[in-house]
Amino acid sequence: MTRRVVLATGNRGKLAELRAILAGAGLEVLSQSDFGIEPPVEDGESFAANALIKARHASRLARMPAIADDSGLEVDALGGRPGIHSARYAGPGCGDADNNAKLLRELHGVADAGRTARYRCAIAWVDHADDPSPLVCEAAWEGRIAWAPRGTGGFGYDPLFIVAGVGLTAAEMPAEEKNRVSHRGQALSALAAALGPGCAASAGAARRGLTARPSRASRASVRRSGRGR
Ligand code: ITT
Repeated sequence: MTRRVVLATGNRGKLAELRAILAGAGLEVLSQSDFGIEPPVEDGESFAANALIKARHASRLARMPAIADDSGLEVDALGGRPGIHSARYAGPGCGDADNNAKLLRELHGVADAGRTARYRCAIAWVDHADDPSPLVCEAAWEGRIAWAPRGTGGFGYDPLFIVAGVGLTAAEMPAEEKNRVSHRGQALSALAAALGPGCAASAGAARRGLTARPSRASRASVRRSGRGR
């Protein structure tokens, strides 16, 4: 049986990637905009906490299981900023170009060796808004910050994110390749593995046998959240 799930994001770049990665997972994927759902206030202190806030909010309003992604860029030379504030790094109302310009300004004069960074992603799945044991999968994708934007693919900081061991920016990679290896791709693979074949299994049943276990991706992790948000 195909399960219906609402994707709790208002970010079109993310939505396209999440849909592409989930294609063939045995889920009927709807968007929160299909239900006219406005985003909640993201006042969590971690990617996982914010992903859960978004998933519960969308699930409550759409009355079905929800998947949410909270993600961002951590830059070592900036003490991990912009981190959970990546979307609005340059201020309210600013877009990707403003965020990228601010990042380049802040890294002015920082040599290559100091420009290391990583994308982080937490994906939350809830069966219903008050699900006491949601699934949360987290992953990271290592790289460093370029000196100028390169490439036209992806979204957000992708033109400035040089993928470790590849040398291309994420915006220069083919979309399928980014989706296969990215923080989001890794976290979603871990979620799919935790949910079971075709993702169509009951998440509750999947959880009963679930202990924290590594996914196929080296830096992804899956865990049962305790009660809470
Ligand atoms: P939703 O909350 O509606 O999902 P958002 O854009 O506000 O959309 P986040 O709070 O999770 O989402 O912020 C994520 C930001 O991190 C995103 O806006 C980008 O600036 C950056 N980001 C995350 N993943 C990225 C990726 O794969 N490529 C480029 N930038 C990314």
